[in-house]
Amino acid sequence: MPLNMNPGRRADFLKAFIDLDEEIVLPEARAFLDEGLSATKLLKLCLEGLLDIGKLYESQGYFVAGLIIADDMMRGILDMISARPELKPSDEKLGLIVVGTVEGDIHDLGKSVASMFLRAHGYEVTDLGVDVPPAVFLGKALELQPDMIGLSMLTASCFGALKRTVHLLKNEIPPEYRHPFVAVGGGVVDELILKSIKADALTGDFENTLALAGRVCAKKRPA
Ligand code: B12
Repeated sequence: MPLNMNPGRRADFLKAFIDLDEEIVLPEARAFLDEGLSATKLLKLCLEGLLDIGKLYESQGYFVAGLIIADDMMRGILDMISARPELKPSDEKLGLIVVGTVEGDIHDLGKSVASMFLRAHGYEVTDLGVDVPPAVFLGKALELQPDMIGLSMLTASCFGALKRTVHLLKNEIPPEYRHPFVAVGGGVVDELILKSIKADALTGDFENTLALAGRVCAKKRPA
């Protein structure tokens, strides 16, 4: 039976998350899941907490150590979530998607969450990791000929790498190869950036990513 968190417990969890109190957060996350809360609802709550932690970092309430602890806490939660039956990789092959974080950027939580949901919903995902040079994305596009490539960028100073990667993917794939749909995700990427780098779409959050993959792969591999 799906659980809707009572507001007090939700607020306490969020506060402990923002306070980086792993000793409360991890057992409580496990309890929520055991009591029937969906992985999606738990993740959305954690993403809300991460945004607040980011704001605290910006206002110097936290320093880099705070971001590192947030990362560790999220890894614990992703380990729990990935073991859930609804997030086990599916055997379907609805399409092939290559993902990676652009050169210079080491944030990977967003890409990993999106990949987990894509795999569970029948997409094959090849994850190139973080700090991926533009030429590596191009090489994989030629080797694997995926339906879609998802690029992640959270650090604004990596904009140049994002732009170079999209430029290569849009201009250096010979006509006889499959031309992948190029989607870009990550906190700082918005419509203005999308227009400037001439990629095909924003990924949006992990739920929008699924809808986007559905549209792209249905078009690229007609029945
Ligand atoms: C945790 C964290 C870290 C962790 C990263 C953990 C990890 N393994 O990813 C660590 C400690 C490593 C880190 C490091 C740094 N960080 Co940091 N970090 C964060 C924080 C708090 C959360 C990021 C996160 O995981 N968000 C949650 C995910 C799920 O959200 P998301 O990435 O947007 O992803 C969703 C969608 O966008 C989409 N998506 C995203 N990518 C992709 C890709 C694909 C293929 C698809 C399909 C979908 C998709 O799906 C996701 C799920 O819904 C953010 C704050 C924030 N506002 O996000 C700062 C933040 C991103 N970091 C920031 C900074 C400045 C840094 C550092 C430069 C700090 C430093 N001085 O060293 C370094 C970066 C070093 C580098 N070279 O990259 C700034 C960036 C500012 C900017 N605009 O440039 C932020 C915004 C904090 C802030 N408000 O100032 N960070």
